[in-house]
Amino acid sequence: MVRSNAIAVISAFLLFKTSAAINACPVTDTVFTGTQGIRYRVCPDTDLIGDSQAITPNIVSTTACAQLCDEALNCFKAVYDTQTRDCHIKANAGLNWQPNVRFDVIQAEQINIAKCPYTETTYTNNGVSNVITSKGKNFKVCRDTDLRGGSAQMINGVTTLDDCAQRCSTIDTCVQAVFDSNASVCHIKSDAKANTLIWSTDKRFDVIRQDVAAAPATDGAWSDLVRLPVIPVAAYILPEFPTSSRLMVFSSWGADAFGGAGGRTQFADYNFNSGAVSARTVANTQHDMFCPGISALEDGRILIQGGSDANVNSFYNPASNNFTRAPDLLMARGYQTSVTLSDNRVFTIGGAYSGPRQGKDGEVYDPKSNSWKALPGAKIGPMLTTDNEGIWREDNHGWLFAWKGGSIFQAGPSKAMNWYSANDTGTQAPAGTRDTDDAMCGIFVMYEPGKILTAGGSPDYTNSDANNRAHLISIGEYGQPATVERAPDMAYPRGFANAVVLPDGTVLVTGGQRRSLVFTDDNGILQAELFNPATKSWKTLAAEAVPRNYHSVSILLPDGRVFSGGGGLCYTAQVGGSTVNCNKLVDHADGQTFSPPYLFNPDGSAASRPTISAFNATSAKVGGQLTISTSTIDPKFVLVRIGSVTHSVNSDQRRVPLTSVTPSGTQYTAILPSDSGVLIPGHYYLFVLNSAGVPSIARTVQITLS
Ligand SMILES: [Cu+2]
Repeated sequence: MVRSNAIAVISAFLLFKTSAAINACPVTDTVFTGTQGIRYRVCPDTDLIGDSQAITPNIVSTTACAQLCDEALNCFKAVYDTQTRDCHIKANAGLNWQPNVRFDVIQAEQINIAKCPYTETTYTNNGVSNVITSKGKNFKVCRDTDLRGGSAQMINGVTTLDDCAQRCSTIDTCVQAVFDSNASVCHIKSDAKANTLIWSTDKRFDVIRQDVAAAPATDGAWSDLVRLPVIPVAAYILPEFPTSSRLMVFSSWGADAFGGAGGRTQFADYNFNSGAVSARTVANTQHDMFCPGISALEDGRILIQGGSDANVNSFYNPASNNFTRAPDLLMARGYQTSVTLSDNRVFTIGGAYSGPRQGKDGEVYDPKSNSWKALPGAKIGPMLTTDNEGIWREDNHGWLFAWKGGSIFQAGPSKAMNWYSANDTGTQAPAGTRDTDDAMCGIFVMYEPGKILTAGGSPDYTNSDANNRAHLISIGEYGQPATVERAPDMAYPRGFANAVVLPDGTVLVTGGQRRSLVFTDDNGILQAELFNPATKSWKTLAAEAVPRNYHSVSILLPDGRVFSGGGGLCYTAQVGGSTVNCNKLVDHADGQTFSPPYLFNPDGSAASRPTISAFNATSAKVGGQLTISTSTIDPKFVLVRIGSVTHSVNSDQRRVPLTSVTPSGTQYTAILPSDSGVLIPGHYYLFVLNSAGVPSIARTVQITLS
């Protein structure tokens, strides 16, 4: 007691001597991992001023103090006094963090989780384990974790975990509860389908969850979180033979931060078969590739244009694993959309986010001449939205689809749709109206040639209610109005969502938020939705663990699963600036893979997949043929162009079913579409599907013009 008072006096004295309070470690901190796996961030030369719960003398080191904190169930913050060798277990509120070389601060860290990282226990009622409650509910307890998000009811004066579990078990609607050991409160959590509940580590809380059997055959299934060394703001799959195995992702000059033009980009390489992850800084092209346009060329090179370094273009060549500088854009751009055309040129338009604000008409890159050409006739004006932030946002993220004869169909996000072409000096022609409102950062995907699904988006880029409307758009020849059909609404409004066309022609929509608001998890939609064009219906699927909003991606893997990751990225005022003030809980350097329902039998076991027993081609010409051997009965053959994605834009992906197929025993000859506006050159996944719609592991095939 006496000691406590003495410390309080010292702290009060120091309060007047030290500088302003801090909310993040001003120097490099380290991580101490406790015996249960709880992580503590140790920030040297700082103090937490305020009450201590306990002070233990003669502690030899900061690490020993962290161990002491880990052993104490109610310790979330501790301070080690390097002079007196006292370890202060601090109170959990009313603390003031300040620089002070005499002390080291230890704080339990929160990280988002998809599975309980500790040994999960079954709710025990008076010591009886595996109890089935009177409601027939069984509960599991994951200690030291929290479900952040709305509570339907907060019951005060609950002092034990068992009491909280018991109360949840007697409330019909209680599926999840959180026990707050500090405040003695039992939180009955709100319905997870109507609220964003995010699970994270947090020593203060224990999560009680009804043990509900997973139903992957109906809902699909999410993997555990894959932790990545960068926030995957952009992603692409490397074309590899016979089958791709690597996802490349990148952020900005910082793995978790951006701001300014950094002249370099942080990449990560994730092998989704082996799980191996590596990091790479790309600086040789002097290109900060944050917020770019991305397109894959016929030869497999990825052209990454503009962004934070708004004039600069980089090629990534999968064959050499090298980056090289490409000719600069004629007009500096960021947030433009680019698309690979029927003749393997790359058309790009918009991008007022970086460089000049006005008049971001189209330009086109020709790999033959390795040069850009201005397209003054490809006018940006007709595809502008009306954003409350003005032109900066109005030409962003066009919904572009390459089509026949060097044409481009623009389906959104403006309510007006347009035809463009990259021929001569470029053209533009109206193509009708999609909707009554703009739909910035909605989803758009060509699920079969000429057939497009669009959904979601918000009228303004940010701070704007998203919509749940969906449209089916059919296109014909250049200049002809598109046919628009309103599809049933999604179950959830979604801004900043992502969409992937699956081999069976259904479209998986993940993430997004009810109200678009950049750099937040607010109102995030965790449930995936699947659109089936055959029945024109949506189905709500399993929930992912982490909101995937602004700066998130999703992309199809060759095994028919989908990677969904990213979201966030922290702004710092200068290139290379410190990220200590960033909220790591909304900056998602991770992802999850989703296994769609088609990968499961009704009992939840893995569905047996069709196999490709022989496929010796690595490339084929547009209009040529592929010979594929499979023992699958009544197989279907589908090409899906390997995608690239950033900011809800994946203009590379499209699905092309092969409809002209001749069987000869177990060998099939498929005639490819003869129009390169339908079958855009580049690398594709070749899937075989069985009659139940289960896809094979895809083989990679390059589609060439000649
Ligand atoms: Cu961005």
